[in-house]
Amino acid sequence: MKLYYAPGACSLADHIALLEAGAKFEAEAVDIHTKKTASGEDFLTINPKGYVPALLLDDCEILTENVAVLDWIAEQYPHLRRDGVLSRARQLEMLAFISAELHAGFKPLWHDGTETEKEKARETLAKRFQFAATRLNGDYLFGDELSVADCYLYVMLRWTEKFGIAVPDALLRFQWRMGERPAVQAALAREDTSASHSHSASINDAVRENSPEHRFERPIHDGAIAAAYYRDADADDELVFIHTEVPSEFAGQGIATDLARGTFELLRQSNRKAILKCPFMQHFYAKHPEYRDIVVG
Ligand SMILES: N[C@@H](CCC(=O)N[C@@H](CS)C(=O)NCC(=O)O)C(=O)O
Repeated sequence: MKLYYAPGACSLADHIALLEAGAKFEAEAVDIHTKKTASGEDFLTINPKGYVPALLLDDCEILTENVAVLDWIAEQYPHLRRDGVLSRARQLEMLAFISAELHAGFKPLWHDGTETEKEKARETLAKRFQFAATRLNGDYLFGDELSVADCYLYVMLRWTEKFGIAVPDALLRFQWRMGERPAVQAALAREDTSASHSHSASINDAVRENSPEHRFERPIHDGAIAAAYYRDADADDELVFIHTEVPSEFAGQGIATDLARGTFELLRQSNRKAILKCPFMQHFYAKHPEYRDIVVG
């Protein structure tokens, strides 16, 4: 079995679900712009629709569409599906909601919608995530055990960070819980998404430290920067983060999230730790257990 995926894209849901399932599978990245796979194949010959996920089954059938792929995984690996009255129908109901109402709702934000379309998309998505929060039933959507729908919801929550969409606290806690799961960490590591949710090149490379100004900064455009300001802490290897600033004209583009991520990565590389007094940095960390080794307190 082989999963075709793009880093950080919706196929991350299938990637996590297969790892949670304990399935034996290969994974191959696809460049969704050039339609070439990592090994140089023409992806259109694998999935003529040109998008991920595509799952090559052991009998050489190709399965596409997140709803179908995730439903198939749950059917093969029953610990990822919920039992009980209407169980499969309820799971499909949730998968369809995530696909049609959340996933598709991001289109204007990913694909150059007008400012009005983007604003409308943010508003609609915020309402839909509020609804999704009401569907949590314990730690996960269908109780205290994970299902494939949780994997898909998790990926959508990662995208809300990129586009500055506020979500209820219950979903932040859910995102943190998901982030603590070894399968999620393994999928993220393999897809190397630590850099960005953008399905493309690393943005962390753009974050740098400006020690004289006591800040980490991420250049944006024409000299504009986003910055995470700090002061020294009592311990030499600790910094206290006090304020994060993104010029208002660049708000809602996930720049602060990239900055926070890049800052944590640079701290990790230089064996330093962060004390978070800045509300934005605290908010970012509340969803990212992968930085637990860097944050003090
Ligand atoms: N209807 C498809 C949509 C999948 C989809 O939107 N995939 C995106 C990545 S998240 C993609 O590969 N886009 C590239 C393209 O459409 O050319 C599904 O639900 O699986």
